Amino acid sequence: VCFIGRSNVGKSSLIRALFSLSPEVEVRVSKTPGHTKKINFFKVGKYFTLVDMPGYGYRAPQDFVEMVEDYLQERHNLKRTFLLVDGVVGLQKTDHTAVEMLEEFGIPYVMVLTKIDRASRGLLLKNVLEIQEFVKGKTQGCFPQLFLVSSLEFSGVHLLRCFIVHVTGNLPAEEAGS
Ligand SMILES: Nc1nc2c(ncn2[C@@H]2O[C@H](COP(=O)(O)OP(=O)(O)OP(=O)(O)O)[C@@H](O)[C@H]2O)c(=O)[nH]1
Ligand SMILES: [Mg+2]
Repeated sequence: VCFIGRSNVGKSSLIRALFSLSPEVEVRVSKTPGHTKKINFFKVGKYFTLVDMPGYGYRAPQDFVEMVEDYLQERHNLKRTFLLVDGVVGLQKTDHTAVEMLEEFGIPYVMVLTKIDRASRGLLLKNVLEIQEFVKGKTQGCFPQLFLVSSLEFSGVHLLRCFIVHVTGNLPAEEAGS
């Protein structure tokens, strides 16, 4: 599974939060947008790999388009792509471009709203409803359920972890409750 989104949206932080039970896994995050320059792979034993991508938009690496588009088009064992959207600012123009790319390539993806600890309840609701409307009306390949997370407070992280284990074929949904 891989994680894409605008620079600074919290991709690396989310991967770090997902690995919170394995603190020896080092995932580098930064306040400065454009921090992740290369595609980074984090293996979960022999089961699956989490792939951290450089961000698009502000301070994106020059070779972003070739690097990321080639990866997305050619990685046939990619089970799901997570498109991260900032919970404070909501869907931006560059996110629409990313959605167009995923739709064009026919890649199944899931939207994740990040940094929900930083958004007021009203703002969060506005951004959730906006995304829901967008997903319903304008997308084909997007999973209908939006995931809300805070990598700082770990909200939503456990459910997303279960979902990832599930989409990679390591957790049947009917056993999820046991
Ligand atoms: N409050 C809050 N801050 C967050 C959260 N997730 C990330 N941040 C902060 O946002 C900044 C960017 O986080 P990164 O995880 O490096 O973002 P990224 O998407 O990997 O950025 P690039 O690698 O530059 O594309 C850092 O200062 C993080 O501490 C969150 O859930 N809550
Ligand atoms: Mg990063």
